[in-house]
Amino acid sequence: MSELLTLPTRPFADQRPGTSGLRKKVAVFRQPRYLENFVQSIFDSLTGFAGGTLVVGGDGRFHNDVAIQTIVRMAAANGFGRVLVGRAGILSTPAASCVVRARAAFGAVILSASHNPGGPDGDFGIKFNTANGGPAPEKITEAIWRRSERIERYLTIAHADIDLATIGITALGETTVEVFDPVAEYADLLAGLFDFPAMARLVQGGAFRMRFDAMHAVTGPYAEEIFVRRLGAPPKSVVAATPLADFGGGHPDPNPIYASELMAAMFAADAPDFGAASDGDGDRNMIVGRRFVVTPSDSLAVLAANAHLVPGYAKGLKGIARSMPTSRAADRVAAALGVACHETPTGWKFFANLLDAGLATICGEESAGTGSDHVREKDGVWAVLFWLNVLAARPGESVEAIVRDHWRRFGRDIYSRHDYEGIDAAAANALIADLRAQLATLPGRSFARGEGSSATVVGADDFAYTDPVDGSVTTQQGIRIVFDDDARIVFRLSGTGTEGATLRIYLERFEPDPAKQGVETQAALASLVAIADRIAGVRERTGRSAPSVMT
Ligand code: G16
Repeated sequence: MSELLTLPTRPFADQRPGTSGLRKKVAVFRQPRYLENFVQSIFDSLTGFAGGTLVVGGDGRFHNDVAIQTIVRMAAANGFGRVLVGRAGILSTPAASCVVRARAAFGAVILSASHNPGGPDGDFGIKFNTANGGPAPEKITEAIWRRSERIERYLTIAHADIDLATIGITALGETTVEVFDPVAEYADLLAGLFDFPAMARLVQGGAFRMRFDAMHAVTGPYAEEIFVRRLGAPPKSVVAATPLADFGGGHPDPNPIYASELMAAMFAADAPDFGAASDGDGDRNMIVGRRFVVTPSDSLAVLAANAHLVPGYAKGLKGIARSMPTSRAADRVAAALGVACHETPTGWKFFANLLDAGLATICGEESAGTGSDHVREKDGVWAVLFWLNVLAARPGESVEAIVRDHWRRFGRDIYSRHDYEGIDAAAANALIADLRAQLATLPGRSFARGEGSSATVVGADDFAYTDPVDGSVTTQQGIRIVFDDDARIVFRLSGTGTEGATLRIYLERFEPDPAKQGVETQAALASLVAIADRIAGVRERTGRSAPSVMT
C-alpha cells in the first residue's frame, strides 16, 4: 500500500489563471509547494471525480517530467480511479482534448506555456480542461484562484516515480496509471475528417513539396506519423521534429518573426509549395505559401469558405466563431454561407459552449489558432491538414492564388497586430485606463489619414460578452475603436505573458477593390498606426519607438 499523505502548505499570492491557465517562469514553478498548491486548488474546486479518469500530459518542456510525477501522485491521493499519461509525458493540447473526449475522462491537466520559450530560464504553465475536452471556463478558473488563496494542505502519496517511457499500466495505491501512445487516437480522429487518399496523391506526387516546422516542440511525433507515415510525404517534409526541453533555444511561436527558418525556406528561390509550423503545445498554426504568408484571420476565412471541399465538413457549417480582435474576414464568409458568426473574447475557452451547443463548427483567432468541433481546443496539425485538403481539391492553385481569389470574392481585410512585449505593467494599465476614460468622447472625433483625407470615429467601447449558452458575462475584453470607413483599432493587454505587460494593438481596414488588394500590409495600415499612437500615446507611454513583433 502507498501511504496517503496530507501535507501542510501556505498560499501563494500569484496563482490567478490568465487567458490560458497559469503561466509563470520555471523558477516560480520550482518553488517548493507552488505546483502542488495549484493542483490541489484545481481538485478542491471540482466535485464528482472520485473513481473517474484524469488525462495528464504536456508539451515536453523543461520541468514537464518532474511536474507530471507530482500530479500523478496527487491525482491518486485525491481519489481519481485512473490516470492516463501520454508516453514520456508528451501530449499536445489538441491530442489531450481528443483523449478526454474519446475516453470519457473527467478532465485533463495539461502542462504547457504554449508558444512561450522553455528551458530552466524559460516559462512553464498548467491548465485544466473539463470533460468536454475544452479549457475550463472562467467560473472554474476563478474558483481555482480563490481556493489557491486559502489553501492550507495538499494530498499526495508516498510512491516512487512511474516509468513514463513505456506504454503500460501501473497501480498507484487504488489508482491505475496508464501510459499510452499520445499520437494514435488523435491521428485516427483526424484521418476521419479529411480526404487522406487525395492528400496522399498530392504530397507523394513529386510536383508538390511541403515543409512542416515542428519548432522542436510537441508536434514533431504527430507530424511524422500523419504527414510522413500516413500520407506518405517525404521524411524531409517535417523539420525540427524532435521535441526538446528548451525547444532548441528557440521561441516556439509560429509567426514570421520566430519561425524565421521556415520563412527563409519559403522565401528562397527553390521554396516548397506549402509551409507550416506549430507551437510549443501544438494548438497554434502558421500557414505560408511560396513567398506568401497567410494571416491567421485570413486562414480562418479561407478554410470556412472552402469547408465544402473537406469530407468532415461537406455537410455545411453550423456557424463560425472568432475572437473579437480577429479580423472580420470570417464574418463575410459566414454571411455568404447564411450562418452566424459569433464574436467572443480572446481565449479558446469561450468557444467551447458554442461548439457544445452546435452553434459553431469552425473557430479561429488572430493569435494563430484555428480549430473545429472535432475537439475543444485549437489544433495546429488539423489546420495544416485542412489546407492540404483544400490544395488537393483545387489542383494547380497555389496558396497565394487561393487567398487572392478569396479576396476578390469577399474583399480583403488588411490586418496586422503590433505587440509591445515586456513593457512596464503600470504604464500599460494606465494606457488602457486612459483609453477607457476617452470612450465617451471619441465618437465624432476626426483624425487625419494623409493625402487630405480623414477618418471619423463612429464607435468606441470596451468589449463585453454575454455567452449565448449559459448567460455568463465577461467584461473589459479590449478597447474597440471603429471608424466611418469601417477601419478598426483594438487595444488590449495580453493574458499569457510572464514578464511585465504586453500591449497588443490590432489594426485592420477593409479593401473591396481587387485592383488595390495587392498593397503591402504595413504601408496600408500606416495611417491607422499613427492614429493609434495619437489616441493612446503608445510611443510615449511604452518608451518604445516600434513594436517588438508585428504579425
Ligand atoms: C492562448 C489562448 C488563445 C489566445 C492566446 C493569446 O493561446 O488559448 O485563445 O488567443 O493565448 O492570448 P493573449 O493575447 O491574452 O496573450 P496559447 O496558444 O498561448 O495557449
